[in-house]
Amino acid sequence: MIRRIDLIGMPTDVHSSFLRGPAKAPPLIRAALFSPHGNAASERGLELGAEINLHDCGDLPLTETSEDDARIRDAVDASLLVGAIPICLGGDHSITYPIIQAVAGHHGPVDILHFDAHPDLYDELDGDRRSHASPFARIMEDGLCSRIVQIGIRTLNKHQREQAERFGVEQLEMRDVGRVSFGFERPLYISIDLDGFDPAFAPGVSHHEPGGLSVRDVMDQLLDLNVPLLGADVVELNPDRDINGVTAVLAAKLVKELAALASA
Ligand SMILES: [Mn+2]
Repeated sequence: MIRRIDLIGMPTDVHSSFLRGPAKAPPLIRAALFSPHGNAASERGLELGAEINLHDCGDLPLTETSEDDARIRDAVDASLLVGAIPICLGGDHSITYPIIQAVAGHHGPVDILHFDAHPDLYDELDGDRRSHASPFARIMEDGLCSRIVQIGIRTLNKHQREQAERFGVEQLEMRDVGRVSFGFERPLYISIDLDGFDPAFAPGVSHHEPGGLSVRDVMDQLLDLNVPLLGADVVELNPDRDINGVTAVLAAKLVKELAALASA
């Protein structure tokens, strides 16, 4: 039986720290994914509508209040309960915390592969402990993660270095990027902040951080994986900063590749 992949939009900017924008992203990623400009084939070899059963759940009715966390948890929980694999479209990166709460509720502490310019380990940012710069501090504190590898990191300050040490976070900083295999062996959750890419590849993000990953760098890592996917998110697309929709198209490609990994 082909596994159902649930595409769940989570339009929120409630914990964005600099610019708003990602709340507008899910419909644009969806439009790019289903646009006739491309085709249904993933690089992994599986095709949408053939070996990949992608079910569009639409966008959650988020209100940017404290009630949203429960809405996100419930939606992911419902997806997992029917045996589907949730792929979530941000929204800012704060959504990853309630998503992982739900995933870990089903599977126990999970291994996480995290692409980002930023480690998102701040204890708090601007007084906000739920900031989009803090989800992985909350996830680690709650014991929801058994192993985390962060790739693309190029903004480590003293506090976040200390947080990484404290939580035992493995990091591949941009200065060390090459062909590295992390040897994941357990089922995996993948979180992709689009600002992990170099702004040349992904201009449509709020926090431009030059010197980042190429699309090929990330594809090499994704195609290296041979473990079950528990769930995934693609976050921080800011359509106001995008150029000719290229970042939305990249986000759509990532959704397709994640769905292919989940279906493999
Ligand atoms: Mn980031």
